[in-house]
Amino acid sequence: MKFYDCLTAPSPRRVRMFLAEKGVTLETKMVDLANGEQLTDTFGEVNPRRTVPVLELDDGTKLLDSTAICMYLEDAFPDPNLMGRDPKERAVIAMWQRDIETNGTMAIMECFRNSSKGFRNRALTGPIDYEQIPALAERGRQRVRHFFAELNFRLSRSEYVTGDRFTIVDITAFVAVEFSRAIKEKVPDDAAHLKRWRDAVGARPSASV
Ligand SMILES: N[C@@H](CCC(=O)N[C@@H](CS)C(=O)NCC(=O)O)C(=O)O
Repeated sequence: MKFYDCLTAPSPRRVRMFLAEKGVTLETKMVDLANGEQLTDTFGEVNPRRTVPVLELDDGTKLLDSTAICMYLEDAFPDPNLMGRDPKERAVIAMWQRDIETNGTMAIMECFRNSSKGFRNRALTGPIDYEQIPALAERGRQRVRHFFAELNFRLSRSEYVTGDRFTIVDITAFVAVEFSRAIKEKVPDDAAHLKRWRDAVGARPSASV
């Protein structure tokens, strides 16, 4: 297996954290997103969508999405379980995973890519250039604030996002909350439950990879 990674980007960080929780190290190729390596023809052969992470399997199959990669790794390295032990838990985790990606990760990206100078004309990932839309940046910021409030509420009811144990959804949510720094959006001072959870997840060794 070969893992295509980039240390400055949030999506591959999710896979790195997942691997660290499992205690697994893979052959890794760093992709230099800052200098546009993802836009080269060579990388286009690896991923026509021009994004990382990518997991290339030994038979040449390429997995092009963080959650899909983690699904494969969960099966290959089952301990500790991070994606559900029975049908109900797997469904609850899949539900929250989609929710956090949609309302957290995507909201931050909507703001970041539509406002950052470095992404002028690159408002969406991929081979096609799209112009930034400032109104989307503003809407994204509002969505991030709601995301923090909703996550704080959720964490007032349960220790971790999906229940009483750490799962892949905590990784997804933690990486999103950390990446909100890129749009200078801070966890509100009064979000005590969110802060308690962020400090607990941040203290795990996997949070430092
Ligand atoms: N759905 C994909 C999203 C991947 C993605 O957007 N990756 C970003 C880094 S976080 C990327 O490769 N960006 C390349 C670019 O900005 O051109 C996943 O989670 O794997």
